[in-house]
Amino acid sequence: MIKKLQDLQQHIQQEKRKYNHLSATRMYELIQAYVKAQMQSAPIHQSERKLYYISAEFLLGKMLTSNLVNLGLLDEMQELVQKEGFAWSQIQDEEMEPSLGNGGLGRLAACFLDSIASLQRNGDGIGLYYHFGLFEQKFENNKQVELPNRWIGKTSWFTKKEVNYRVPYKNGWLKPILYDMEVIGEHGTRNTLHLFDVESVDESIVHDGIQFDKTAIEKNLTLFLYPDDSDEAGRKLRIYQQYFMVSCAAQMILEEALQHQWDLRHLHEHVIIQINDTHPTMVILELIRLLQKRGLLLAEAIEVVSGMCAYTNHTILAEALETWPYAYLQDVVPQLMNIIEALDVMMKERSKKASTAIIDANRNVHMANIDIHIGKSVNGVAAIHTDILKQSELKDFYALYPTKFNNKTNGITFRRWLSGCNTQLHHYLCDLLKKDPSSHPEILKELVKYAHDETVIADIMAIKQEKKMEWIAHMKKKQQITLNPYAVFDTQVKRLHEYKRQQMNALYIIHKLLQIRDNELPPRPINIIFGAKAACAYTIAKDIIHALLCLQELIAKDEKVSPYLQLCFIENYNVSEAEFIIPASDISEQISLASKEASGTGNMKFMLNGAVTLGTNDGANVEIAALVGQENIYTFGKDSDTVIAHYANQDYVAKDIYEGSEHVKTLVDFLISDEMLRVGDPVSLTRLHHELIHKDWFMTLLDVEEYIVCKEKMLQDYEKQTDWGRKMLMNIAMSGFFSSDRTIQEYDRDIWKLS
Ligand code: NBX
Repeated sequence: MIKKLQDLQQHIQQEKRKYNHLSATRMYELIQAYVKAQMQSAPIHQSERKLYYISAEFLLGKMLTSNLVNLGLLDEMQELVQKEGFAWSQIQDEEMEPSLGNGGLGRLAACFLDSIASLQRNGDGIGLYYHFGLFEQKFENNKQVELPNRWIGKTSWFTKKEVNYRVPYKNGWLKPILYDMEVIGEHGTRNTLHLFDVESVDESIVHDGIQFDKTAIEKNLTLFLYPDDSDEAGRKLRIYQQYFMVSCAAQMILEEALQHQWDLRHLHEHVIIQINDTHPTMVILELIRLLQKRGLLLAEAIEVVSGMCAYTNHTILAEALETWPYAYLQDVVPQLMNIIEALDVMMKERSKKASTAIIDANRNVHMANIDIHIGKSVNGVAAIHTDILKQSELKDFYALYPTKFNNKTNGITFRRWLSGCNTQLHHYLCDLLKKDPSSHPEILKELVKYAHDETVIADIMAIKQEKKMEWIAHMKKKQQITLNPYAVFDTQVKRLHEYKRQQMNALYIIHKLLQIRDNELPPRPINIIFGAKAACAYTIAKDIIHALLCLQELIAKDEKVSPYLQLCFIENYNVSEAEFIIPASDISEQISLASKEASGTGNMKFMLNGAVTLGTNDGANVEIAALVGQENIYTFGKDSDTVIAHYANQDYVAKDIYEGSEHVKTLVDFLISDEMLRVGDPVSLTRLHHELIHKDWFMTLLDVEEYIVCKEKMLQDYEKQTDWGRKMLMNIAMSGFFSSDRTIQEYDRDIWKLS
């Protein structure tokens, strides 16, 4: 250790001599400078083939710990920091988390960057440098308030670079600026994340929270991720953002190709582009345009680009599949219209089906349809999701291009989600298994040998308790909430969306609250924990947050209930908060309406950290269940076939369930009870109440009773502590499959062919 960190230690001593004092801020700066230097000395991967992973989001999280993990320096650094009189958390607190993502799609991109570098594959990320990112969430009067997330500052890992690209805009150009971040892999080779900004961006146009002039494109282009798209100006801004991102990407790719003297007619032999959901779809059009400008015929350009592009689908929600009105595109990207027209005509030759049209009868342009027609690969992100794409959502495409479709079940990087966020469990497993599971995930299976070893089970449970204590202390400091550390921790953290059914969990809370008031006491206190942001224009999602915050207040003030039941809503949930709460949780809530959650990746993080899933047969839950067996997971609810049939037959009527069950009616009506209306906004609570009875598009009431029964069973089983500990152990043991290293090896083997 002394040897590796000698330089840094010398710096620290110098500073202390000079100033007689060393602050945590200065300590962070010194460590960061040292780590950056280590990273810059790592070799860049060179090869004849390169991946570009283009994504609107990279939900990176803080980078200090994760870079140290990958450099193999975390333990030594933590020791050094401690010797200097700091807690590691103090140093970590200095770093601002980049606000460059929203949810699973963005976090997946970040895990992939880590795995691509760690597996020593040549692959860079390309995206946008949003100054205020996704908003920062505050709670006021039990409601979400959005503020600009000012994450850029001295602690950032990005370095500004000059580029000579120009992005066509109106009758002139936009000038891009590049921000690069090194991505270090665990074997010491590095790649780069390239984020583009526009030179003319102007932070000062933001006022009253996150309001700004949506038409001032030169100034607003890179201010926010997913600006409100509820009106025409907002939607056009999104198209401008997407085009700016992919035009920069295309120019960078062509520039690098020229540097390597790669023949543009054979570019697909050297370059592969992974299109992360439909946001980067226009890269296909922009590359065709630029290749034509460099002398290729349209047909030649299409063929080259076809061989270069692969598309990942992350959703089957119809409303999340992007379509843009032809007229908007014509206004924003007139230079692409002849290519869109040409592709539309060509593809209508291939298939007459309306479902596969690029331009539909209403003159809307379907972005996913461009990806599927032109790209060489289409993948879903969990087995059941890919099956649903093939069998229902994209079945006409599957008939047309059966060999393009493939599944790549998501994964998570264990270097962050075990080594980084749960050092106690990581060290314990390394010692027990004599190998590092973060580099060798398959070794975790050997834990099964200890399934009947009560010492090992007790050790794992003791680590869980320690993580609970850490999180409780964190929440006390952050939100001044006092929580019971000996309760069972039941956690639902994810984007707020009706299909994820946080509202069903709310109904459970009401059920439990009423039971406790009725003297039916749980065997042990329960902490129900939420973390979620709602998109700023998504009214019902905000109503659900409001209802949960009202319940939180009501329970906290109820002296009878609060010793047995606590609700805690984590404010501004982000990667750092996830790293705190996931290792501390016992129950992992994965309760989406079957068929709607493409995969989920939080489910994998909880499993790796020894939480037991309470979930529907949806997304990757299905694969988790197959791995751990029915005794180590709690599943409930209608299956995806039943749900899909309800949509097809339009025969789901929430009101029938509400009227047919006294219990359900009581729970739903509590939302507009006097005591709720006293702490909450009647308009919002009434709207949610009405929505659940008269619409309930994501079928909360269909599954709520089974959900309650299932959760009660789980809480009973939790009391058999050794058996519960065995379930924890089995979940950890079987989680190796969900390493993103495995996922990336599959992408490389089937699509990228980098190695
Ligand atoms: O992608 C998520 C899915 O919901 C998860 O099931 C999946 O595990 C994860 C990674 O594959 N999708 C997601 O996060 N989507 C978005 O955030 C999104 C944002 C804007 C938009 C469409 C989707 N227009």
